[in-house]
Amino acid sequence: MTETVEHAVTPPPVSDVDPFSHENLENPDPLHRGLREAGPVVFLPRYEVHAFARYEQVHAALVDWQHFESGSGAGLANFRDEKPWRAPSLLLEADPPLHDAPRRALRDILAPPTLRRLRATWADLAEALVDQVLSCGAEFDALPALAEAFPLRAFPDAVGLGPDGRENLLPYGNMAFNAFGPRNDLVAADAHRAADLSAWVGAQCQREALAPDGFGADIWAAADRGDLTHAQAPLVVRSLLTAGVDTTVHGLAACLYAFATHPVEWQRLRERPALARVAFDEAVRWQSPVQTFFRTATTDVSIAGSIIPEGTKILMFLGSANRDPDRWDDPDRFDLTRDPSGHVGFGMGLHQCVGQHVARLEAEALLTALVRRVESFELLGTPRRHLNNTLRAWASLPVRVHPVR
Ligand code: OVM
Repeated sequence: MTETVEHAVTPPPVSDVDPFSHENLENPDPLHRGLREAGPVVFLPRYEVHAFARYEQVHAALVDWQHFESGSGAGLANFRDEKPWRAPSLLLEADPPLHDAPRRALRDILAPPTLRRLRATWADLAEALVDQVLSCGAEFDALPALAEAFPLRAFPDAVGLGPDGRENLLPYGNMAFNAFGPRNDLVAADAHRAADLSAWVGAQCQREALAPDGFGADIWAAADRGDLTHAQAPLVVRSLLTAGVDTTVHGLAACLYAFATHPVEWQRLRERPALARVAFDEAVRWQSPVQTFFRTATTDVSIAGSIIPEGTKILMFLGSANRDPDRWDDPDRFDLTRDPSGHVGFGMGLHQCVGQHVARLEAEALLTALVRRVESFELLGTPRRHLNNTLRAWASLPVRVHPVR
């Protein structure tokens, strides 16, 4: 399927769409359908990138790091000729062999023994949060009250962040995920805060700023053992703070939106709470909180008869692959009876989300607590999207809940 070019081939279809326009960010479904139908690869002259919107090509690109590198940036900016806005991530924006030591260190830190230790703590935290929210009334905005509140209580403590400045986490993540896209109005809107937010995050990555018993301290301890260098440690902590907050917030928000609009699926979960993890993965497939990532062709690559020139960017539509009718039955349906495994919402291949088990544990804790206390719930008004160049995010998710009595 992916091969080095040997013979000249046909040019791909061209499309003048802007995937980062407000209209397409607000509702990407028509864009995705159009690109999937246009062909396996579509050239977007506006950004001079080749786009993959079908599952087959997105999956193939994700697992083929030899032809599709990350070291030139996982966003639109090509680090071969553009200076990155911050030091490149040692995980997301690196290739083997550089990528491997930080990846292994973080994988080992986020391994099952760590998650087993967190499980009871997070279950208690979720129960306390749900009790607190429900005691304040049956109508509330589930975005701040649950989807933001839970990860913001659970995750920074697990990393070992200090108490001050945690309100910077979501704005920093929002800025970082916007930065993967073009320098549009969404990037400009946060430009005045970029230096302050980056300085705060940078300071939290230092050993002195981190509690002795969290993921952050574990990363520094891995450096002491020589598993990575001491210069790498703060950047690996930074990856946790960049990739670990907004993503889970909007993954949980996707679950809440899904269940508020699919009461039959909520009843299914209430009958079988063990489906919580499947529900989370199905919500991640269905909404794809991370919509897009880029790669760079390391050589002229032939995809389904078209040449992608060496050194140019490839735009992978994860959200579109996750709804490709050639891969999924009734893809637009949120359905707890399907097997969502194989979705590319966490990526695939060697960069596949190293924190996905942490995210699933957070989701399991919150959904399990909700299942115990909530008979049913529904939208109370129209939810609002928060536009971001990379994230399929929410600004507000007003709900009414009917508590279990
Ligand atoms: C990182 C990073 C940042 C954003 C996203 C991500 C989803 C990773 O800094 O390593 O993966």
